Amino acid sequence: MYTQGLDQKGKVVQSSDASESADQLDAFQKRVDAEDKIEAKDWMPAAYRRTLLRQISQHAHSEIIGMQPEGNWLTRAPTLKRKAILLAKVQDEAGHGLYLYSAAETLGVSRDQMVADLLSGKAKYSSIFNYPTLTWADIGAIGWLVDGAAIMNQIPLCRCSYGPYARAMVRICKEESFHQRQGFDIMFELSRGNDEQKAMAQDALNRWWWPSLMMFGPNDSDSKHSAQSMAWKIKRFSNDELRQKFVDVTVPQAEFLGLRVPDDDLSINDKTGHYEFGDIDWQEFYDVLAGNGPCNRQRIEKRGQAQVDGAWVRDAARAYADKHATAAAA
Ligand code: BYC
Repeated sequence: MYTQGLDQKGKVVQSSDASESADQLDAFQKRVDAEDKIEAKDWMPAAYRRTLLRQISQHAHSEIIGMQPEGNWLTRAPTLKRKAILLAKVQDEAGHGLYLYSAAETLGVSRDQMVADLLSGKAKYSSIFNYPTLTWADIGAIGWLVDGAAIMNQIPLCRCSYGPYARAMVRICKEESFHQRQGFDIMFELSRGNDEQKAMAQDALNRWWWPSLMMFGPNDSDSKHSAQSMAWKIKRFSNDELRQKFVDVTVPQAEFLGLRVPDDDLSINDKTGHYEFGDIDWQEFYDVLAGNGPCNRQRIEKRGQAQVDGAWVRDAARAYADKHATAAAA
């Protein structure tokens, strides 16, 4: 049985699964501390495996569910060029989901199981994808803010101690950076457009700002996994550190666009050089996590239907693989 707690100094104290010896755990931590990459066949504590599986599968689900709010605008993009760009972005998200499912599978759980856990509500996906995309400006705001937040969170994951996850993140981050640029470009064009377009851009910022800050997860004092994940070098920065970096980078971009960040308490602290910002509505965050966001039901229903609709593809792929396996054996 694995348990963990914090000692008085906030250092992680870990007791292991019954079969794990103190020597094994020490040797593992030494490898992590030495910046060795842990690979799929290496020994690892069961709790490290569970933490990675939870985080990587949640990340994969987020990429796949994240296709829905943007896919909603594929047929309504304002120009052929915008449509082609959005199509490429949504296809990238599918690719990210697949690399991440593959990375998670190396930990010993099948993709079918991960999808079943998503559909049953056992596994989570990012809170951000439970909000609707009401106007074209939302596509700009998602790219600029949601992908911007994702990059801030994910660049450090390229140095994650688990090799397969770290390697998947390198390519994902390169693509995310194109995604962020395309979103900013949409916002740039709208914010220099007519009054209606400017209002549309402002409205999208108003609706996506706070949910984007929530993407980084609860405050450090309420983040149950952070201390252990940082000790294992799965996470390199805490939720609050990353959120602060995001605010510091993004507020000047909003100013450049001539848009107002919807936070009356936002101000720069001249001493620290960081922006101070208002309180996040954590009740809203936990409501969304509990399944009560504006689009939770719709997202899972659509994903479930896609799984049913795609069954014939998986059956065909299996039949083809079986045919070749039988031929090779003969
Ligand atoms: N949404 O102890 P904590 C993207 C959960 S989108 C839902 O701090 P941890 C994309 C957390 O799972 C982004 N749940 O956890 C962009 C835990 O619950 P459980 C996807 C959240 O893991 C554009 C509990 O709250 N990115 O890439 O140390 C288009 C306590 O939290 C959220 C990733 O997944 C949330 N926002 O830190 C398409 C990045 N935040 O599981 C796609 C990888 C927290 O104990 N993941 N929770 O029941 C991470 O970096 C970390 O898992 C998090 C949370 C920072 C998200």
